[in-house]
Amino acid sequence: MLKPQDSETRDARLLDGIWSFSAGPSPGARPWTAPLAGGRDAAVPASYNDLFTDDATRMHVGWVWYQREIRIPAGWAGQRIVVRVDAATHRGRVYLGDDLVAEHIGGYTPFEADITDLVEAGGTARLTIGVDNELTNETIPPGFLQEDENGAVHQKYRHDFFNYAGLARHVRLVATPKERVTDVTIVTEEASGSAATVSYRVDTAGGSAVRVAIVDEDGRDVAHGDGAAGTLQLSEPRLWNPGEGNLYDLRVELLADDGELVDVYRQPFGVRTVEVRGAEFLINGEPFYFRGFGKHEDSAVRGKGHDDALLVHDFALMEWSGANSFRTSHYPYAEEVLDYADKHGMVVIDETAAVGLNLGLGGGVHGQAGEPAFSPTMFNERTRDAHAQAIRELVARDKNHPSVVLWSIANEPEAVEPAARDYFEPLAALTRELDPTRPIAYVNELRASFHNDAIVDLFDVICLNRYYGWYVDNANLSAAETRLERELRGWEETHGKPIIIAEYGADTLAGLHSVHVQSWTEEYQAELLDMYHRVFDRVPAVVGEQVWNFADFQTSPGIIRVDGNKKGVFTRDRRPKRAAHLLRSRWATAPTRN
Ligand code: BDP
Repeated sequence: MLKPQDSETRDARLLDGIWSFSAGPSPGARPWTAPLAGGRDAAVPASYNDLFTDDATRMHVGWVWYQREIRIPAGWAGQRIVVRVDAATHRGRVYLGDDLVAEHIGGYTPFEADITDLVEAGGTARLTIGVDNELTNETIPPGFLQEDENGAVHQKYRHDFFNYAGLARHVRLVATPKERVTDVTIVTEEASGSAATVSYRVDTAGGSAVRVAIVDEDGRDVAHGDGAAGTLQLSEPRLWNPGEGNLYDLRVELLADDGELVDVYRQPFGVRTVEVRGAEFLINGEPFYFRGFGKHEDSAVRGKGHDDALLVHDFALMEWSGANSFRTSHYPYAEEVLDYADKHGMVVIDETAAVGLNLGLGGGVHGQAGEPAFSPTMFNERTRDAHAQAIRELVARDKNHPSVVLWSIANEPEAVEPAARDYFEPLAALTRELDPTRPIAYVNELRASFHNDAIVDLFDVICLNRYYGWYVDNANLSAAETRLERELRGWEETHGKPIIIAEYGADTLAGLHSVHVQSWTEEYQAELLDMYHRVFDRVPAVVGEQVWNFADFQTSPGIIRVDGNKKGVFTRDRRPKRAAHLLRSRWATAPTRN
């Protein structure tokens, strides 16, 4: 799915702003057929949960409705017109007037509704978007409903971040020609200092001829081609590298028989290769060491609402700390985030929303699994179908981003049960089939170790979340150090693949200090990270360290969380804890690559 853009032939208008909003009516009440009864104002983009003061809305389970009038520009006659929703978490339905025009399941990938035949250029229409936040054992991520003593129903889930929902990303009204470019796929190969091969494929609607050109950052055409697929040579390419966001555009033009320009789309791309060789992770043939964070899309008031100011600030803080990478834990982030990563040379591990496929964990804490996770009555074939669709949509959306170097298809699934293998084998194969150019991984939790992990051999990189010194050996860093090193050496010897520590960290209350070894203090967080770094530096197969988490973030309420998870190196309002300075002194002086 192409990201909407303006071009000589295309127009994209943001529908951001204040929409009428109502939580509650079921689809049976057909709330889209009239102005929303009792509608109040809600901001788009933003999660709706923290906009208001009432708990009924914050903790709402089920459908909510957003509504507004749209006006179709007079100049759009004859164009194909769609409403493009960047994300509706977790299920969306789009209605134009009384008509259902699109439905989509999966809360973090875009979809569009074709309204061409329902609107008139210059006219207005009522646009209603229903969003359902319910999670079941057959959704990605999974969850379940629980009824309390009073018969009230609550949404429960096994992932450790608040179930923010609504329209948290842009909604756009988009016009394109009816004959148009529908998809562009770009793969760069054999990149070297002096030449690169750029293979492309253009999908179209209509029979127009395809002409392409590579345009450099100075706006010069540096290579040309004809046809819907082909290979272009680029001499002296400026490679996309960690810390160097060199980008090109593939300008795709559709031409009518008489040579008239039918459509133009510019697809940004970078020239780079990615490869796993032995226990090394190579970008452009050179070993790369990941330094950075697991993140969340999370901030006060907006919840998961995309915000360009926050995006710029988060990247500024990551650059300040010397980070060269981050993981989109635990779901695909807004497309603007990846565009920005491309432009800033930030390396990304791109993750699906498959988090919580594990009955033995709750919010990172180990519990007792009474029943198997992968079974016909729990995470089953329909869960796997939803998971496969999430992978398809992630790869389709993000395949052209040079910043994305690794697909993570799940976070901390149950990986010891033999049934986990039946579940993951086809998904790993699907990911490779969809994108043969990038390595793949799943992110492992402690209970599946190098001797009993039943799925790790399906993947190229070993991503480990480890909490020695926190959930295990709390306040005993010397025991934690021994265990950590023993385990990492076990992985190194048994599997011989690159290891990225995708999470390590400690909950820390900003402003709490002690001269003693005291968990929750700023000193303890810094000492714990320091201990991990000593171990990483002793184990050659470790090719990356991503601290959990970049910033404090909101979770569901509970006895192990104090207004959310406090493992941030920055507070939720992005002030540094002591550990941020420690990371800066380790990372900011290191070369961007190693
Ligand atoms: C890991 C999860 C992460 C949690 C973290 C924690 O991957 O989402 O927030 O633990 O407990 O298990 O802080």
